[in-house]
Amino acid sequence: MPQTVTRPSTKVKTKVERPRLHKVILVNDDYTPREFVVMVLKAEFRMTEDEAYKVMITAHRRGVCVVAVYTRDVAETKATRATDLGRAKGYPLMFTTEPEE
Ligand code: TYC
Repeated sequence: MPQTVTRPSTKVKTKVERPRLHKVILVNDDYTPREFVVMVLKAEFRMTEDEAYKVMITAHRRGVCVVAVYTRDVAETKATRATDLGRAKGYPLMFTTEPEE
């Protein structure tokens, strides 16, 4: 008996997109000591003293500085943890996140 082979008339094309990355942004304030900001950057973002100092002084001069980019969950967790380190000492230190274009 002859067999009929039916194939789908349309091809299903699966599109895999890379997850959007999110920036962690350090926001300047007038109260958090510079050395404390550097310490938080080293502790939470695994930066060297030099890298941390450059990011801190850029935020200090320009108002904000991008610290690093991660997937959304990691960016939000790190921003929260870093902000909480400041809050625990009574500082208004603030890290925010935003999606990359
Ligand atoms: N502007 C703070 C000071 O002069 C230092 C500082 C830098 C605070 C960067 C926050 O994101 C910051 N003590």
